[in-house]
Amino acid sequence: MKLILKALFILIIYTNYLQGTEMQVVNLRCEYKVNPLGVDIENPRFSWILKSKQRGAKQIAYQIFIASSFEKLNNNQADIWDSKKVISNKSIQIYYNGKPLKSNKKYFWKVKIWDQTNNTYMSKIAYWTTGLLNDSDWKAKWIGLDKAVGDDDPNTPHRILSARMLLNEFNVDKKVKSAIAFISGLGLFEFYLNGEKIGDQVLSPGLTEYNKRTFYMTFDVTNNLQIEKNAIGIILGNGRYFAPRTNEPTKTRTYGFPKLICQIEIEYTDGTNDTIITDESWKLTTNGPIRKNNEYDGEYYDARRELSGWNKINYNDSDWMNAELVDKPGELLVAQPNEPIKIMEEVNPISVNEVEPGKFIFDMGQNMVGWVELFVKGKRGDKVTLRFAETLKDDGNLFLDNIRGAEVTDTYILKGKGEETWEPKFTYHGFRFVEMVGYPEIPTLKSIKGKVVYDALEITGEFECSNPLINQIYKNAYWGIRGNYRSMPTDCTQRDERQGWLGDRSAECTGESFIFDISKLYNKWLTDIKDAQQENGSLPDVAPSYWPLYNDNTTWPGTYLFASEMLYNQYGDIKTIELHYPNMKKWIKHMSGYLKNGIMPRDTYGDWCVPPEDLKLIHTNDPLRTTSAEYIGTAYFYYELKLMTKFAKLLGKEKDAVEYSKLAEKMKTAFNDKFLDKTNIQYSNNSHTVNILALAFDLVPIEHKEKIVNNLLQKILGESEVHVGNGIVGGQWLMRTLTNKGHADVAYALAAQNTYPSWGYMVEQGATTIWELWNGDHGDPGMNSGNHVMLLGDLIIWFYENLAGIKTAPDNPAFKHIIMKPQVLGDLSFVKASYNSIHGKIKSEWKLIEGKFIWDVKYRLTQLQRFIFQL
Ligand code: RAM
Repeated sequence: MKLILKALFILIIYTNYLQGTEMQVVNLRCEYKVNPLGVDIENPRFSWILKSKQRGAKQIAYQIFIASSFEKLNNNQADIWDSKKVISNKSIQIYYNGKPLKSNKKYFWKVKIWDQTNNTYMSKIAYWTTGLLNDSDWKAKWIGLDKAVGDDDPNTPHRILSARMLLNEFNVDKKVKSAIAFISGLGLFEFYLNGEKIGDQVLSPGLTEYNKRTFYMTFDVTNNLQIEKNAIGIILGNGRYFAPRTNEPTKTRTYGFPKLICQIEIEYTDGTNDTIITDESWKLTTNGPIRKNNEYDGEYYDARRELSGWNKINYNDSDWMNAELVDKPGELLVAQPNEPIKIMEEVNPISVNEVEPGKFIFDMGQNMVGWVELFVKGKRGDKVTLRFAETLKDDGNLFLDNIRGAEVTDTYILKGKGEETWEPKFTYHGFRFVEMVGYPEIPTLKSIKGKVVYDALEITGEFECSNPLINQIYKNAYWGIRGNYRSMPTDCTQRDERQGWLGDRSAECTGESFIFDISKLYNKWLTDIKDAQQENGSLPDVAPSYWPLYNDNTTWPGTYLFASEMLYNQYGDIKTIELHYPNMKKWIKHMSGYLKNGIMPRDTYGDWCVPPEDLKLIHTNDPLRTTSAEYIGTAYFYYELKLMTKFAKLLGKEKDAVEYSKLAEKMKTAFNDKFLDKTNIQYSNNSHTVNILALAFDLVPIEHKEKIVNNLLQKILGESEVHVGNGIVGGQWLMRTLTNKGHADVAYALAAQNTYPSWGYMVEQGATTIWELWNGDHGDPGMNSGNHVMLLGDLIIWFYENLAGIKTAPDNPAFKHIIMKPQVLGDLSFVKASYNSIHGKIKSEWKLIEGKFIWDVKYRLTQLQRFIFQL
């Protein structure tokens, strides 16, 4: 095979320089740009993007104005905050520093910019509203029903519970100026006013460490109120609050029965106010159509039991019971800081097949996450069941072994009134195939429609190249990443697990950040991790800690540090590091207690999921493929101390920095004393990951670097014949380490590989997402998901940073300075990528034509810049 590095091109862009004739300030973004409603942090931060047609235009100063009304701001009366002119080229993550903000108020802001010639430009006006900032703002009470009734059976392993429905009426007798609803319904809620569903979010609110923190959501319902009587209706599902399991497949935390708090603040045009609250006067029933709802097992919906008109006025609720006052779920009730989950795309099936009489299998053409909407006509009492799987058995039936104990069954019983359509509210599935039984007629491709459901994140990156296999790998990664967003990054989407495993996301999350704006999602997840920290400093392997696993290793909890660094590098978010620093410090201290002469012996999962010697295995038994616990523990903890040194320096904590750096140096010496065979110049058992970690973390003495690089090349190119030999720990650093050591050609050969084990092999086997196991087609179904992102490691980072050459300068993060250094590799004839950074959109598109390297680059410029190099 031909492995030649053809050329190297570097462009370093200092991004304050713009091109064009006129500067514009656009994309104003207060911290919560997705939903400006109900912001409850007291210090929002502000960012904007500059656009200009003028060559060389540059911001040299800014001034932020905040006012309590649009009119005031329009007249330049910044009664809330006037930052005054600040000489700075900073345009992101600027913290609020004005008067204390008040609850449930609308604030208006704008920013003025000075350019290098002292011309000024003013942005348009944007706004945000504050939530209920203090406990005392909440007049509403938590209500619900803390017991099982009717056919509820919460003590079985499948935890059967009907959805709780709650309602109330209230009067509005004056003209409404504004009405804002603040609601939390646990585990999940749907909110209706006068018969209409409010908002397009689903599976909300976001998941949290409930005994510490619960999210409320905010809705502007000004236009949903009617004069005189109004009806509120709310349905509560179980979600993870009333956990889908308690003991299987492992001990799972459950928090109680579903509960609700709702407060609507109404302001009338005459200046008076009203507050509508949940209390004992609300009515509740468990007799509605959702008989069972469980995230793993599915939803059971009996349309014959629909309570027609229940969420509209004048409903006869005489057979409903009074809601009970219940305990609040946890310490804090705060506004959801991350994007809500929504239906983001619809997918039509590509085929339907009758595998047995009356049993139909639909192929959605894509392993997707969400559910299907059902379109059906039949007799009252006809029962349609839908089951979901990622793959099929040879006989065409669903392959359900890898779904483990999840029943993944949605049931719909017809009311028998013409065309009926239905989709579940409180469950989701990971599937490509849908089995349908009991459909009254012969179903067609129009009988179901797939709904792709995940956090409503902005897509920020696009990537394409001349190699179709790599394009498909990228597409699989895209589907896998988005399908695993569920207000936390989950490990899998289909079996009885779906947990926020930390280790899967360590460096990998930087790759995600190119494709999606994950700044708020990961910020929220770091709070989950912090909330789950134990008193002694121990961090969990899973957050929120629904599976309460505290194993004190360095790889999984280490994501607390890695993800924080990602937020800093990619989004310039230093506030998050500052906020979490004390907790990180506590963890480092706790873990340091395990150190023995500079060696960290703690590890739990090893280099999880290396390609095993026997295709049927999940984990290898071959001592040469594994990497020892002490080796991983020590290498990782060393690197984590380096990260802590960096964070301490960023925060101006010089004393800490010195301390961490000293301990790191001590560990480096201990590491080399213990693991480096100085005769053969080889680390430990010389596994792929042993070499990757030593190089990636810069643990190798300079004189041995070349030999260790050769050891790694020998493993990859020699022993493994141009294949990966690492699990998820080594995989986080693989592609960049090869590239940084001058072997981008080898990295490319791995990316373009299509035989086992490789990402391309998954594609060749028909995968449309990324597998949990390199041998996902043969491995034991006991742990073998078809939609897991962890094996991506640093592949997506490498696509953007190294193939396309879009990388932030580490000392000037968030793409303020960009290092553009694309690699021309193997048979690639073009790469096209763009990334919408917080500082603006970056494009890098290169192609080889007739011996020329033609490179189009754009960074907030009005036109592409073209560079042509003769090869
Ligand atoms: C399994 C999954 C998950 C991983 C843990 C250790 O549950 O593979 O992704 O993080 O194990």
